[in-house]
Amino acid sequence: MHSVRQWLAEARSVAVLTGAGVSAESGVPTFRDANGLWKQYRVQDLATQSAFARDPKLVWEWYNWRRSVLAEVKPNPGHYALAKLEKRIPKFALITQNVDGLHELAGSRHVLRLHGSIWEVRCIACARQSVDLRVSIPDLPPICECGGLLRPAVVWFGEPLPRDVWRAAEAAVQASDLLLVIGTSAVVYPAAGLAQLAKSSGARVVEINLAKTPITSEIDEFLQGPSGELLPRLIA
Ligand code: BJW
Ligand code: ZN
Repeated sequence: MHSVRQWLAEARSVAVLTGAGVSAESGVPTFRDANGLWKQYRVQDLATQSAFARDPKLVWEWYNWRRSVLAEVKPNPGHYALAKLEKRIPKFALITQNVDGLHELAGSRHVLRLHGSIWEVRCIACARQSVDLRVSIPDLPPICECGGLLRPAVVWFGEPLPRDVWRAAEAAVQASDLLLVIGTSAVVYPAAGLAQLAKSSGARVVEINLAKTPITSEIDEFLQGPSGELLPRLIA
């Protein structure tokens, strides 16, 4: 903790990569933990293009359920600490795999959303994308003005990440002195590859997680514990 505080104090450019663990203390289910979403549901039934093509209503029902969960939760001290850090560091990038919008709610200004947003929808025919903040989308599946099916504007398995967002994330990591990797199992690529990119560009990498991950052995410091407790202490 002491050396990480020192590195943060010295850093001119900091990048942060967050995952579902950062929202866990707000009450948002993660994907791969004991009670995670992928323990209760099959990825291939819900988070792929072929699942959506097969049964768009089922996929939408699941996203409506997740919207209803998110409508009840608030950012936690981990989110707020990161919003505060952004104000302090000259060059700062918050890169998130989360689709929940809690970083923005906590006041983070520049968020690179690698996996999209659950609060946006996109037409599979004309690609028009729009914000839809309703707790529950009625009349499933929703239809675009053009007649095409609307889908959640998130990134499913096998889909490319939004190109500009990904490029900005890579550039931010390459430019950083320090990368914090927080609350992610670091198994989903290309996001997990940002830790290796940081190392090979000469940045220090610090991981905050309840448990070790595949990147733990390759980084500079591992802080084990809940991000909602560790982040406020680190940034105080
Ligand atoms: C705490 C905590 C607390 C808990 N404090 N810590 C082999 C087979 C098949 C595919 C592949 C393969 N190899 C590579 C691939 C590609 C695939 C992939 O990576 N698969 C691996 C899983 C094997 N990747 C993709 O398909 C990506 N696209 C791609 O590669 O495109 C290439 C392409 C190019 C050109 C054309 C076409 C294609 C896309 C990946 C999309 C991921 N989508 C999801 C769903 C998003 C929408 C939604 O939410 O519905 O994104 S899956 C899910 O995983 C979600 C997350 O963002 C992502 C990462 O999960 P995360 O955040 O790490 O959560 P968990 O639950 O895994 O971990 C939580 C962690 O927190 C744990 O470590 C806990 O210990 C910790 N924690 N509480 C601190 N309080
Ligand atoms: Zn359309």
